[in-house]
Amino acid sequence: MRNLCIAAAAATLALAGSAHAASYKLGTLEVADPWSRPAAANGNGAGFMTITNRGKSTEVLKAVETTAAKKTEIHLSSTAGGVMRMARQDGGVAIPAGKSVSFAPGGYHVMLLGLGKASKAGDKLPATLVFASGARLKVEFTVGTAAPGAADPMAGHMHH
Ligand SMILES: [Cu+2]
Repeated sequence: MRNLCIAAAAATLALAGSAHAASYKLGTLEVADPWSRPAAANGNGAGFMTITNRGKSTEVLKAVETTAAKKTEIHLSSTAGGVMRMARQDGGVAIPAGKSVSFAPGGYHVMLLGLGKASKAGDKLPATLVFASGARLKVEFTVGTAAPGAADPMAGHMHH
């Protein structure tokens, strides 16, 4: 009956974490609404979320582990003169005590390099956020249909 128990637990999680309302907590850390965009197999995806630190000292997100992609990097996008660049954040991203940091299109994101399979709307990409403090928080990036409320910063610069 072990399999049945696991299935029941998974179903409960799915109900609790309906699309775009998911929240994951570990101690004083909270990750709200992890999401991603549809992407092709072997392509690259990006994960977005909001991390809140209700603790008394800075937390640093230093790595993200996932079985969904070959490798991950933490990036910061910026646009200068209409050109978007992404810079790898080798030192991680600091979440100061009492503050929230948003990972969103045009800013911080978790780069998912080499997706094992195509991701489509409704899929969930499991990942573990690893903090410098040693905290490890499991989340799922829910794949949305498109970019909710945020235009692709590259959309106006596409030429074929
Ligand atoms: Cu990137």
